[in-house]
Amino acid sequence: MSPTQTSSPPAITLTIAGSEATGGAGAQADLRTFQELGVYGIVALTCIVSFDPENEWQHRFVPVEQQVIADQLEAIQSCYPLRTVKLGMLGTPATIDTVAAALKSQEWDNVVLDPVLICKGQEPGAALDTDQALKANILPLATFVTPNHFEAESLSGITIENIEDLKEAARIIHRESGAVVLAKGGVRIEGPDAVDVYFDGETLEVLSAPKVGDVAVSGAGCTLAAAIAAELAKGAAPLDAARTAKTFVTEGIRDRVASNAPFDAVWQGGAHA
Ligand code: PXL
Repeated sequence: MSPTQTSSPPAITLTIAGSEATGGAGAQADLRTFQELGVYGIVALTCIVSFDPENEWQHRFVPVEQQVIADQLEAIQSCYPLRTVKLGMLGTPATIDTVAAALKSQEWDNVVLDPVLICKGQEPGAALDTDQALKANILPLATFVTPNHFEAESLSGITIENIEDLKEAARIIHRESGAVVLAKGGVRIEGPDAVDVYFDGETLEVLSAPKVGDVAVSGAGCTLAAAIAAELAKGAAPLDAARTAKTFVTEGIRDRVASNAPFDAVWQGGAHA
């Protein structure tokens, strides 16, 4: 039911993601991004991460019960005719199965996957079963994937030291997944610019912006993928969505919020402040 509307309705955009309690990353970053880019954001929560300030800000990770994840998705999918979803931290093989089943229960225009394999501060390989389940059960459903340096190495199987390697990784990940790829070099690749490689099977484009400091900022990956999802939900073409998202996240890193944790946090609202 809708009373007379004065403006066109916003594009409904779902994120299936975890809460990072300090708000820098995860669902909180996604929702701020959606709001800023003018789409109606919804979240289905997969887990709660609470950093431990008494223990070097290690991650305390609690998955949401599977039935509760399924219930959230049932409510959301019954409520709205969704066309666009962003996937953030899923966290366990069981959650990956629950989310994969919900994704397969309907058709999508855009499934934007931020393939969160490990979080900052975690040891590579800490969650090998989850990594494998993500590759086997979620990656094939993605239409757009945004691996960071570590995830691009893991998904492509090659070592990435420079932009040529990043291009090769983007090509491999596209070949194996069929998805549009934005492989992020971030601060990991040497040079004055933060470089990402876009590849959709035809167009290969290097997106570049001057680095803002040399330390990764919390929420940058979440914000980038959420911005891509928001732009796609509004009807943008994939390359335009990637370009807009890159500009948006670069601005958010410039406007970062300082914190007592080892990483500052992206601020999505700075541009219009
Ligand atoms: O930045 C990756 C990420 C995504 N989602 C959640 C997180 C993190 C990293 O801390 O906690 C919930």
